Amino acid sequence: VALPGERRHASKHRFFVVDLSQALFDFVIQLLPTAEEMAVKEDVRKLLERLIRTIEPDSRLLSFGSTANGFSLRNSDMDLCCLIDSDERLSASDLVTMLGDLLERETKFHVKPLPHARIPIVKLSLDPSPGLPLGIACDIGFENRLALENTRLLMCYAMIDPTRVRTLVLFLKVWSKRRKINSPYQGTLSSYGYVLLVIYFLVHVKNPPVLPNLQQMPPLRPISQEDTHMGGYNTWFFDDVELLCQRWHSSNTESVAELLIDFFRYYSRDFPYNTGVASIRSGLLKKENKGWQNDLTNGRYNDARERNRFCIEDPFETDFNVARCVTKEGLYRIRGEFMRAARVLAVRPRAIVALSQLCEE
Ligand code: 3AT
Ligand code: MG
Repeated sequence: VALPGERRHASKHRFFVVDLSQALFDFVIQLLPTAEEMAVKEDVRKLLERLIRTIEPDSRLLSFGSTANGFSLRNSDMDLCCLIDSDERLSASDLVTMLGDLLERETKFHVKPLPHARIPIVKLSLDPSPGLPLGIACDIGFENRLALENTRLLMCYAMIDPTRVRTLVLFLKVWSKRRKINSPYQGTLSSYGYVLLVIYFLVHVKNPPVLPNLQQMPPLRPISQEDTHMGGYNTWFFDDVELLCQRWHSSNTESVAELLIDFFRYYSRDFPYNTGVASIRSGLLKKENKGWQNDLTNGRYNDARERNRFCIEDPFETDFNVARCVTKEGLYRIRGEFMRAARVLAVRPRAIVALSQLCEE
């Protein structure tokens, strides 16, 4: 039998998580893009597609990243990928140069072609207008079919449990941006990396799991290697979400707030940063087994060590560490932020106070 003190404690905690869950929904909803913003972005995509077709008639311009996977915040950038359905095509760097010239001539975009980047892209931006009060930023890449597939995988995960998954992901995106730990160019983690951390946590850490492992579910009928592989990588996953939702239900009933509290606790205290690799396909792996050690002292490997401080396996490109840009200093800051967030929530302030403290800039 619980003592009166314990009962009071439990009921205070219950009140806190109910209140915080509601506050998280309300907070995230006001940050979603408006219908108008989505419409303007779709118009921009169509316009760009029309222009690209004057250079490559057999091309399609598709959205990926947050505009396509349901994890988009107001004014988030647009990630576009150009696919060319013909065998004779220009090289990506020639296309980038030609498209850059064309867009400069024909549109009001500020254009920056990067034909010699590791992945050649054209960067575009548009000044603010009534439909887009903060303007628009957009990257166009070429033939990045794996990015289209990982976008679809994340979208399927979001559809299985829209409320909990989207609220957690969107909140963590805002939080990581406001706390300035969402910048691969400055040694911290991309939004894509944070989304993978959330999925990993919901599939492999929570018990019972909140999400099934879509990449390990058996296909409904046998499929050929040709249909499951892309550029040597296995890109198969169970994507019939409607059917899945009829057959699979999570027995985890935790609220968004409980999951968020536990997320911060797990990544501030329990995740083995020095030896572990977070893999949404395979669960917790060892750096050692992937050749991603970070304890090599040989000078030749300094670079490898810097690249593998924090390891998150890409769902399809399994030899690719999504967190390879995270530096020693960056990881120190990220972990410090996880700890700070866990601390803020541990004292159970009023929900609105908690959110404003968490996201303080
Ligand atoms: P924002 O709303 O732009 O902050 P996002 O969800 O669009 O977030 P990113 O801009 O980080 O996420 O990434 C856009 C897409 O690009 C997501 C993924 O399909 C691809 N991508 C990004 N980083 C990587 C990476 N390191 N490895 C493989 N694919 C990546
Ligand atoms: Mg993006």
